[in-house]
Amino acid sequence: KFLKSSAVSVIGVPFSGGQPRGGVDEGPVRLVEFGILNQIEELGWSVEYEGNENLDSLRPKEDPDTLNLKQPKYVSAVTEHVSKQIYNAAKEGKFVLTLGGDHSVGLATVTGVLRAYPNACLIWVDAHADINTPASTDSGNIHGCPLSFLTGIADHHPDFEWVQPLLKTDRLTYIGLRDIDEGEKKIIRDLNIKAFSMHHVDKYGIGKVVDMALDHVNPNRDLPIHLSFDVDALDPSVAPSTGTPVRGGLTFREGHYICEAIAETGLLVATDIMEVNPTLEDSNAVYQTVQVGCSLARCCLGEALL
Ligand code: NNH
Ligand code: MN
Ligand code: MN
Ligand code: MN
Repeated sequence: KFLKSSAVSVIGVPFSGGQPRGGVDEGPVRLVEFGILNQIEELGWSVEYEGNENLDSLRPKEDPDTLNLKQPKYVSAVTEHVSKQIYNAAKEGKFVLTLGGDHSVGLATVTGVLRAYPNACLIWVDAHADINTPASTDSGNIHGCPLSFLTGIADHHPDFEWVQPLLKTDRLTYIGLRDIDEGEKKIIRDLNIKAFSMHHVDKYGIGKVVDMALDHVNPNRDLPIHLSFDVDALDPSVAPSTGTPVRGGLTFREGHYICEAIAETGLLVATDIMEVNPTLEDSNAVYQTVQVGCSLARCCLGEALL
C-alpha cells in the first residue's frame, strides 16, 4: 500500500553510546552473520545493506554530561546521521529494517520514518517506556529517553536541537511494558498515552492487545506503521542477551504474533530490531537471542503470512 517496490533497506547501527554496556554495537554484524540478509531475500525481497561501520568517526573529542544526559553529542551526531539514511530509504518507498544498536537509535528511526510518512503511527514494543526527559531520567542513559524528544515533551537540550517533535502522542502505543520509571508513569498518564503492559497481555491475550493497539493508533487501518521492537520486551528466557533484561516478558509466540499481525495489515513500512547484545550471557543465549531477532524481522516481512 505504501511501499513502492519489494525492496528492503537494511540499516545496521552498531552503536552503544545510549547506554553504558559495551557489546550492543555488535548486534548488527551478528544478525548479518546469522544470515538475516539472505533470509529476507528468500522471502522474495531485494535487499541492500548499509552497515555504518564507521560511526566512531562521529565521536566528539569532548562530550560532557549535559542536563543529566550521558554522551549527548555522540548520540546526537550518530542518530542525526542515521536518520537521514532512514529518511532516504523510506522516501524511496523501500521497507526500512534497522538493526541496533541501543534504543537511542529510535531517535533516528522515528525521525526518518515520520519525515517520509508524516502520518505514520508508532508501535513501541519494549519492557521499558523510553520516554524519560532529561529532567526525569535517573540513569542519564539516552536509550531511556528517545520518545520524550520525539514527542516534544523533553525540556530543551542544546545537543538535540535537530530532533523535531514529529510524533503526536496519540500516534504512539506501547506493548510489553513492565519496568517503567515513576517519572515515565506520570508522563504516560498525563499525556494519555495508550500503553499495553504485560498485565494487559495477561488479561486480554496478545491477539486482543494488538487489535486494541491498532484501533488506537490506526483506527481506520489506513496509516503507515513503524514497529520499534526492543528485544528486552521478550522474556529473558527467550532473549537473554540484552542489556536490561526484565522477568515476566513476552513469550516467543507473543513476540512473533505482534510482528505477524502487524505485517498482516499491509501497512508496515519500517521495523527496528534493537538491543541485541551478543557479548552478554553464554554462547547458547547469544544464539537464541540472535536467532529470535532474525525471526522477528522475517515475520515483519511476511514470513508467516499464508
Ligand atoms: N527506564 C530506564 C532508563 O531510563 C531503563 C531504560 N532501559 C532500556 N530501555 N533498556 O528500553 O534508564
Ligand atoms: Mn557502509
Ligand atoms: Mn528500549
Ligand atoms: Mn527496553
